[in-house]
Amino acid sequence: MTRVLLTGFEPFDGETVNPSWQAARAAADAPPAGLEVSAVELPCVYGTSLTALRVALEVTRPDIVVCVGQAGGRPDITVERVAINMDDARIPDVAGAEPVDEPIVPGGPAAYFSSLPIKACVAAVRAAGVPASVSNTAGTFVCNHVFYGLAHLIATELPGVRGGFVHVPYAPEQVVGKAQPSLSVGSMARALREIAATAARTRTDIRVAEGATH
Ligand code: PCA
Repeated sequence: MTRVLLTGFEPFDGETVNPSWQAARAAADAPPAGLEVSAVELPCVYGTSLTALRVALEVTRPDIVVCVGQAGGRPDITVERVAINMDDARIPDVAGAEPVDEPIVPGGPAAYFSSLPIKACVAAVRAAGVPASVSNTAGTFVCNHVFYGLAHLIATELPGVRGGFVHVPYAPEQVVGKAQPSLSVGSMARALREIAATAARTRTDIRVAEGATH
């Protein structure tokens, strides 16, 4: 049985919920056939988030890792292409840290690509009726930090593991009175199930244009 680890984050930036964790937990509670799916909540803190990820990897020993975070303001599920070796905080993390232009791994590669079939994942999410696209930046906050840390662990210590990162929009309850896009947690969970199942059965990505002009 293919083992999948999904991670979500605790709430941050004054929010009381983080739909990335709600959706990861919901997807693990009702996993796709043939997959064993665990969900772990990570702190929204530079450094500590990667310690928690490392523990989760040791405990669950997954074949596939999909880390998930909230990207408030985005209108759809975004499957991230690339993690960069850069912490540059615009807001403090939950522990109050605000690193500026610091490498995540000193001397590490500038960037890592996702080892998930990102375009096949986007296609599968859309086919399930949920809007999705490829994103070419996971930012420079804790989500990119975890994505880069995961990719570095895979590259240096876990060669059999494949992993990547997915951002989700706000949940409807977070945008009441704010005129911002949102997506139900149920749709997010459906998307995560599709991404897990697609990653489990697909090693080579499909070749379709999903790039951006800016
Ligand atoms: N989103 C933040 C960190 C935690 C989360 O859910 C980000 O996009 O970096």
